[in-house]
Amino acid sequence: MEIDVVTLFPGWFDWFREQRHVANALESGNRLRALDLREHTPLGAGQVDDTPFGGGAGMVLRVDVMDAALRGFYGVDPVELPRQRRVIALTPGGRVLDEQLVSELAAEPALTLLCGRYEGFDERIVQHFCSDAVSIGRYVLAGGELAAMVVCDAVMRKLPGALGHADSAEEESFSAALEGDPEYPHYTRPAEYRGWTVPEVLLSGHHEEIRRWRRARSRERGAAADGPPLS
Ligand code: 6GU
Repeated sequence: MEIDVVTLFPGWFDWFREQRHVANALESGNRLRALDLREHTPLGAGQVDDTPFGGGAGMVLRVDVMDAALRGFYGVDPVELPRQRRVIALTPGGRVLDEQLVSELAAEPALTLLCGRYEGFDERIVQHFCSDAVSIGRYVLAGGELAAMVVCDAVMRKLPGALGHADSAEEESFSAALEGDPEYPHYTRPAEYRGWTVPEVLLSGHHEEIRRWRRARSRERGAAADGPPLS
């Protein structure tokens, strides 16, 4: 898979690229590029943003700047781009990222993630150049870069070779194997620490009982996270 991040801070991704599972994914032939939004700006002094029409606080990323950037990187009119690859605007008002969306994105051959800054994107960027708008939760970050890293982290760990153990992405939180529930609690040695013991069943060697116990704990956590059941 090929992931491009368009950002005003490409240097932030140098550290990210070195993290183990990201490095593994890149060594297995995947690509992650951080592209500088300023590189192709048609405006003077590296300008990329402007004040919002209608007034209000903050600055807005200009549509002509994003047009020039995407055209410069891909050599096509960016209105064509969403037909070639998933182009995602990272913005707090977008579709909230969950495991379903992560799996969907991990199945794509190529992604482009656009990082907003300031008050965000001129809406015409989202309308005409993007296939999706994605948020990582209902709170506001200063920019889309950390959100892009969250998306990349979640997507790249699903790629073959990113995790050390082939099963570790199979029966994990929110997977089909757990029917969308969070993962069950884990324990390891020592079996007793400061008087805190490990559930007996896990030491029993009864695989079917262990499986049932884990499934039940997983369901409890799912129900707790969803709030009280509707009656
Ligand atoms: Cl994708 N961007 C920003 N700026 N803030 C966010 C976000 C994205 N997701 C949650 N908060």
